[in-house]
Amino acid sequence: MKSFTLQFIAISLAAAFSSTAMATESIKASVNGMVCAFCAQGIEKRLSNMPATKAVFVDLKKKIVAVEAREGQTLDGEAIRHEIREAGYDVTRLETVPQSVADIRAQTKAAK
Ligand SMILES: [Cu+2]
Repeated sequence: MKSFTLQFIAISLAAAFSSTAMATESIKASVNGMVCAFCAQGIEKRLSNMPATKAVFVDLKKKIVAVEAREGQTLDGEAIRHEIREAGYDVTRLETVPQSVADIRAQTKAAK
């Protein structure tokens, strides 16, 4: 009986961990002032250097910047806002979305 209970706990914990690992989270920002590839590169470099960053996506035309968190890490929205501002651009909107950067990229490209 005791070992059964332990086994149940172990299975529950494993399930909880795997569901946490599966949850992809990104921060999506609307950014004004980006005009060329160098603007995009500068922002991408700054955000890539942040410890919780897994991937960065910048779309000049749609004025979108997205940052995906590493597994088990949480992105700091205010720190991202700060980095973009330090690079010289204006953040007009910032939201956390349950999507990967690849999803956001595909969605942005589809929305012509
Ligand atoms: Cu530029």
